[in-house]
Amino acid sequence: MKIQRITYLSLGSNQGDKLKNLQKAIHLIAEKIGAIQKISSVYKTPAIGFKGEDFLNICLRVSTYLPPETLLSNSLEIENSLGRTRKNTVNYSNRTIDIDILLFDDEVIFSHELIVPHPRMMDRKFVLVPLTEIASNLIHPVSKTHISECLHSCKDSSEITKTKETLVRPVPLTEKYNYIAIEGNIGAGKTSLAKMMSDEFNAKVVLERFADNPFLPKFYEDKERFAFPLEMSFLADRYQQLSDDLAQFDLFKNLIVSDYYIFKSLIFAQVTLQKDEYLLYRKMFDLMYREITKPDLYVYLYQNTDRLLKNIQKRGREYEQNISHNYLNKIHNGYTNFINTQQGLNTLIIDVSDLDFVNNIDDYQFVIKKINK
Ligand code: PH2
Ligand code: MG
Ligand code: MG
Repeated sequence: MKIQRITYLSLGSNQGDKLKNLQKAIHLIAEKIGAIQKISSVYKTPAIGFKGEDFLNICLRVSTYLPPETLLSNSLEIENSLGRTRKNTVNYSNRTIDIDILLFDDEVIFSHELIVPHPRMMDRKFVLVPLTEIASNLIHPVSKTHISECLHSCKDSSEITKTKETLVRPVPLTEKYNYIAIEGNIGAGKTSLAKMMSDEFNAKVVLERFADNPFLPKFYEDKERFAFPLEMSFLADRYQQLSDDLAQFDLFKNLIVSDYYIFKSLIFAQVTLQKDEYLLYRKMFDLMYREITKPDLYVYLYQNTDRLLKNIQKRGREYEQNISHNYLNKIHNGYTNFINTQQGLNTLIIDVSDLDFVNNIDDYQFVIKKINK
């Protein structure tokens, strides 16, 4: 399990549209650093240490899974992408955005690149005033005093004014959803995405146990003979897994991501079963479906059939190698039909035909952004 840390950041801008710069930085921090838990008010502050326009300053409380070095490099990247240019001088200069790491849990870091707690934070009211607003009871790991006391004993006499400006806090995905089901045709990348999301958001992942199903290889050999036991055993397994995993879990505290949704069973059964078999199957399915927790979000990864076939070939499961174009199209139509007839299910179709979210971080973030919309 990854460790989640709490970091406090100080942001400042004294160039261009200062408020917009802060807001853009907030969105990028949410994307590339971690969930933003708190944002202070926006303060107007005179430039300290150099002559320049007034600043707008804020502090943020952010939870992150990044180690400090990556937190620092990502912050610098965000500064650069917002047009920050650094002059080759030791003196301060105007900036569209400055992001400083104030605190990182209660760690004390002394490396070549990074010193935490920020060495000058105690001398700066433009840091301590917004920080006190969101973390007055926090204890500074070096001085061992509350942040509010640090402010109290700060000798900076500059005039800090709270403005009426407001900033939008991007609501993190983990606050929006408790249970997300990822769906898609065979080879669409469901399992990869579910695993990547579980990794990023420290979510519990529920993965289909297809490998344990003894009927699956037989089915691809002789579809008519083995379709019914195959579909029944998938249904029983999925029902058992979902009811166990979703019941044990505190759905109100943690995110669950699954790489399937129970309805998949019916979609495949419609394609593979004979009519009378399907009717019997349907009775069992309806009984079980009633009991199953529905996801807050149902994501369908759409991938064109040619690429599905390529992915299937690439992952190389022997029994899947004879899957036809036609079979995949039928499954896709089954999903489309399902999605079009489900009312009350929060569905999202993402076209991943031109994306490679497994190997390309920008593509992955594009998908996450869609999910978080
Ligand atoms: N940042 C500095 C130097 N001076 N003054 C204000 N008011 N606000 C800042 O964010 C600031 C500063 C170095 O980063
Ligand atoms: Mg600074
Ligand atoms: Mg800086």
